[in-house]
Formats: sequence, C-alpha cells, structure tokens
Amino acid sequence: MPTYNEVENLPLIVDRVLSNNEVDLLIVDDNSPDGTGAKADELAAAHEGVSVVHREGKDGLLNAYRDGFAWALERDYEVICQMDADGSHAPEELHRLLEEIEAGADLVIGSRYVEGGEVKDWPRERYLLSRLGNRYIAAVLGDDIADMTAGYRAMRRSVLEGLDLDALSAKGYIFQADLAHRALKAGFDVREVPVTFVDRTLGESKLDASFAAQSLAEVSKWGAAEKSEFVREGAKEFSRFARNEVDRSGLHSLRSAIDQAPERVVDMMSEAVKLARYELRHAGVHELPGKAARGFEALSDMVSEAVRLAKYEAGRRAKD
Ligand SMILES: Nc1nc2c(ncn2[C@@H]2O[C@H](COP(=O)(O)OP(=O)(O)O)[C@@H](O)[C@H]2O)c(=O)[nH]1
Ligand SMILES: [Mg+2]
Repeated sequence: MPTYNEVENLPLIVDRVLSNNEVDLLIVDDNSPDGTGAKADELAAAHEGVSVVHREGKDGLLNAYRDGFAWALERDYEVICQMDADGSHAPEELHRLLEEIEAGADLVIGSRYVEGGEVKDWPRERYLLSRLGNRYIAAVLGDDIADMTAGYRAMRRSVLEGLDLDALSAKGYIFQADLAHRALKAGFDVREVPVTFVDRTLGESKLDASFAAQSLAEVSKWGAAEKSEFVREGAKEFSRFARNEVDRSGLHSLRSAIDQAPERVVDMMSEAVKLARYELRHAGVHELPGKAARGFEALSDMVSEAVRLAKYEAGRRAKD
C-alpha cells in the first residue's frame, strides 16, 4: 500500500484491511510531510503483520511499488496485492481478487469497468477520461481487459519474477497497463473481477488529468510500434465509443454552469490526441500506414467537434 499524505486515511484503511482479510500489510511511505510515516510506524507497532518501508521522498507510484514488490519477493509471499490507501479500493472486496487467484489466475484486476463493477462519486469528467482512456488503451494494445489502469490487484509472485519491472514505463498510470500488457504477452492468466471504486472522502489526490493524457500518448507509441493495425482499429473503436459517451453525457442538455464539466473532458481528450500525435511524430513512426493516420485525423476531428459543440451548448445555456 503506497502512501503519500494519507495520515487521516491510514488508520481507517489499516483497520479495514486487517479486520476483513488474513493478510500481512506493507505500507510504503515516501516521507510524507503530514506525518503518515510516523503513523504507519505506530500501526506497525500495534499490529502484528503490519510493516513499513520508508523512502526518502516523493518519487512516484511506480518506484514505491517497485520497492514494495522487492520487499515481498525477498520474503516468502506467494500472492502479492496492491491497493490505494485512500479508501477507493474497498478491503471488504479483496477476497474477490484472492478467490480468483485461488481459482487459477496469475494476475487479477479489481475492475471498475466489467459487468458489476462501478465508480462512485467521481466527477463526470474524470469518469469519462478514465473510461474512454481505458477503451482506447485496450483497443490500441489489442488486450481484452476493460480496466487496464486499475491499481487494485492481486498477483502470484511468478508474475513479478517473470517480468522486467525496470522496463516498466513511469509515465502516468501507464505502468499498470504496461504490467498487465506484458503479463498477457508472457502468457500469464490475467482476469478481472468487478469492484466498486469509491472516490476518496479525506485528503487529496496526488495524480491529475495530465497523467491520464500522458498515459494515452505513451500507449499510442507502443501500439504504433507493436502493431499499427491496432492504432487504426483502436482509433476507430475509440471514436465510436467517444461519440456515444459524449452523446449520452448530457452535452445537449447542460443545465447550469456546473454542468459545463463535460466540456473539460473533451478538452482533455483533445490535448491527449495532440500529445499522442506529437509523440508519434517524435517516436519516428510518422510513416504509419495512411489509414492509421486517417484514424487519428478522424479521432481528433471528432474531439474538436465535440469541444465546439460543448462550448456552443455551454454558451447557449449561460444566456438562458
Ligand atoms: N509512496 C507513494 N505513494 C503515492 C505517491 N503518489 C501517490 N501515492 C499513493 O498512491 C495511492 C493513489 O494515489 P491517489 O492520490 O489516491 O491517486 P488517484 O486515486 O489516482 O487520485 C494513494 O494511496 C496515495 O497516497 C508517491 O509518490 N509515493
Ligand atoms: Mg485515490
């Protein structure tokens, strides 16, 4: 469990983890200025099975996980899980992931976007970005996983031992998708189980939308390098999906100034497309087959159109 400034959340989540599961818990703290590290030491002293790794300073989620994984691999843990400290990943649902490991899976993803999965209390823009982003990632990489960026996971140690963790991309949330993609390619049994993701009620998010945009750009690069077919198909699939979502998201019926949120999601998507094209050009894969390039054109046209529409609707509603 990685922590950065989670002093209010930590005692609550540790209690929930321990009272609902038979697991040991490792807290990996990046010297949080709010004293999370000291709180973690207190909890470790009070509860057998709770340990703490203190890192020097804030160094990103992937590096915290690398250290946490290494810690577990040095010991004789057979199954290793990852979970946020802010309560978004319910410890009461961890058994679902562990049961799927029991049933034979190598990597289990606690998924928001499979049947039965859910996201509670996320602003619509953040939901759309994550939902669309995951659609895009899966289509581009050709992986049949609905929630590639999820951080609620359980895996056998063989997955971590079998993959090159140093090679994982540190951009955005992309190491989660990268790890799942590599596991699939290596022939591991990767499955999803539904979970209900709840937005944090205490403390602040450390990751913002630019992370998501970076993730999309990064995935476009791999998709292009691995199989440009998927960039083309992915872009088409994504446009279709994005159109539907934008149609359904109430852009036509913005009721108040607050409802202008959907405008921001399309703005962000637009940024992501720009970034993706830039990255593609600089990755030296600009000589994509004509159709792939047109797929991207179509995608960005769709996004600009949606931005225009949203701005128009917002302007119109403001006058009403
Ligand atoms: N150790 C460590 N933990 C981090 C860092 N950044 C985020 N976290 C933790 O990772 C989890 C997910 O981060 P969060 O801010 O909730 O991201 P969000 O859920 O995507 O908004 C939380 O438990 C954070 O405390 C970091 O740089 N180092
Ligand atoms: Mg969070």
